[in-house]
Amino acid sequence: MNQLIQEIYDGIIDGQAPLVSQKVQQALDSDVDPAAILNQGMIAAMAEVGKRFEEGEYFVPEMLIAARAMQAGLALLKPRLQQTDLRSSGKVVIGTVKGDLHDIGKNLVAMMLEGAGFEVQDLGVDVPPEAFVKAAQGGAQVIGMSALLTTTMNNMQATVQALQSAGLRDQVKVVIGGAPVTDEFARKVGADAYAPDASNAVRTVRQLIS
Ligand code: B1M
Repeated sequence: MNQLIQEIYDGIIDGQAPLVSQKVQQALDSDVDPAAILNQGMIAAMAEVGKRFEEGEYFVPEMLIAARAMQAGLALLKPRLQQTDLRSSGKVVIGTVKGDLHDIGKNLVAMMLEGAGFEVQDLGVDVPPEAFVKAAQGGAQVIGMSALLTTTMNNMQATVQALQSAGLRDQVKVVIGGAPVTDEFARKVGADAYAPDASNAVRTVRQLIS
């Protein structure tokens, strides 16, 4: 692994936000591939943080400072991850479902969608079904939901049902994602599509809108 990517990886695991910013900037200045910084450095580090949490080595505060370090790096990576050559008309409403406060993956998806030319309305975290419905009434073509907890992923189904009850289900496409979500789960809850990561989310939204 590239030395700078290794340092970014270690910096996130140790929750060193200033160091991560410095190393990401250094990597970008040295022409290291932004996708490699993101995937091999940052996303891989968060997976390791999750593993340490599962094994009882890390607790919530360690997860939180690792997340802050990741966000600091992402802010610098953002302009380089966004492709500006593709402009497509379409509005996407995105949010993390009710009860769930994880937003790094959702932010990444929103960032990549914006970079691909979509208008993105980000509802934030802990978004109840009614808020998705209200936003859909505002003219979105796609509703994107993220969930990181097995206990909150069922709120995706609740949102699909709320869209149905509001008579909006035929007007909007629904795409879902997040670590515990699968293609099978997407079909089960009545979503139109599942995307495993941010670049797939962009591709999927483009297909759904066309
Ligand atoms: Co939490 N947490 N957490 N956490 N946390 C997980 C998810 C967990 C797997 C850790 C573990 O046990 N290994 C576990 C869930 C277990 C489960 O449900 N089975 C867990 C737990 C248990 C909890 C708490 C309950 C802990 C507690 O309080 N006891 C608590 C819940 C709080 C709540 O939400 N109500 C909690 C809290 C937190 C923090 C606040 C400390 C922090 C979040 C900070 C933040 O987001 N601002 C946090 C973190 C950082 C994690 C881990 C370590 C990392 C998540 C992350 O950011 N990954 C996570 C472990 C893990 O995932 N391995 C964990 C990086 C990110 C880029 O990936 O979000 O998966 P991800 O997004 C991916 C794809 O999933 C996809 O694209 C992205 C990549 O390109 N994607 C989409 C995501 N959304 C999409 C939407 C789409 C399409 C694709 O379309 C719309």
